[in-house]
Amino acid sequence: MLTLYHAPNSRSSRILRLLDEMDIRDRVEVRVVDIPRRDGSGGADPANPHPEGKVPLLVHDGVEIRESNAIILYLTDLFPQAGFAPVVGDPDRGRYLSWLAYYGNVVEPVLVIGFSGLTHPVFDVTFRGMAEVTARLTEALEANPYLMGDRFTAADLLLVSPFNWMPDGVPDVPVIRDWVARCDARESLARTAAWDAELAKVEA
Ligand SMILES: N[C@@H](CCC(=O)N[C@@H](CS)C(=O)NCC(=O)O)C(=O)O
Repeated sequence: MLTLYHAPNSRSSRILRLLDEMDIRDRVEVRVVDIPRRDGSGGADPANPHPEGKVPLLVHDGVEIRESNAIILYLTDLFPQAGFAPVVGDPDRGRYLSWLAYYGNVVEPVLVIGFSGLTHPVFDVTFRGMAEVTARLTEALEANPYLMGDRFTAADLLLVSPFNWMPDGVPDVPVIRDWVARCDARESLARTAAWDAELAKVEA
């Protein structure tokens, strides 16, 4: 049994979008939990088994899978027939893993550090910065319409997700702006927003 612990309009919304894109909404039970929000609302939810009270958390037959990129990899591997990511043995597999890891190891820290207005040489040495993130996205998107090639994959879904919360953070580079617009135009984004709005009513 698969259970997703989810808080509407949060980082776990990208996992809802994944379920929608992969057409596996009926394979995963979604349990809405509360989290502390930046506006002071919400709070820790004892019903959330995540050790730090965060979302998303996926539980598969009692095993907890934390972190968005791990959950995305887990689900795309578990349901390869969805064709939403390269499986083991596919020559594109390494590029796929690289994008998922790069997101968690570099992109999110760089965005959060930038959003916080912090600077420090150690950050630059460890993560590089927004200029390098922009360069990596630009070189991929100059070659292809999506990060992995001609098709929207789970790599796009993850990498584009922060730009849905922070549209002002989209690098001002035409190929990146066009990619964000292409990803946003997919029906899954609107469908997920509607699904999330319904779930938020359950939470209220
Ligand atoms: N690196 C984690 C981040 C998860 C995370 O920070 N989620 C936020 C929601 S946007 C959360 O659960 N916050 C609640 C809290 O900090 O207690 C991932 O990508 O899954």
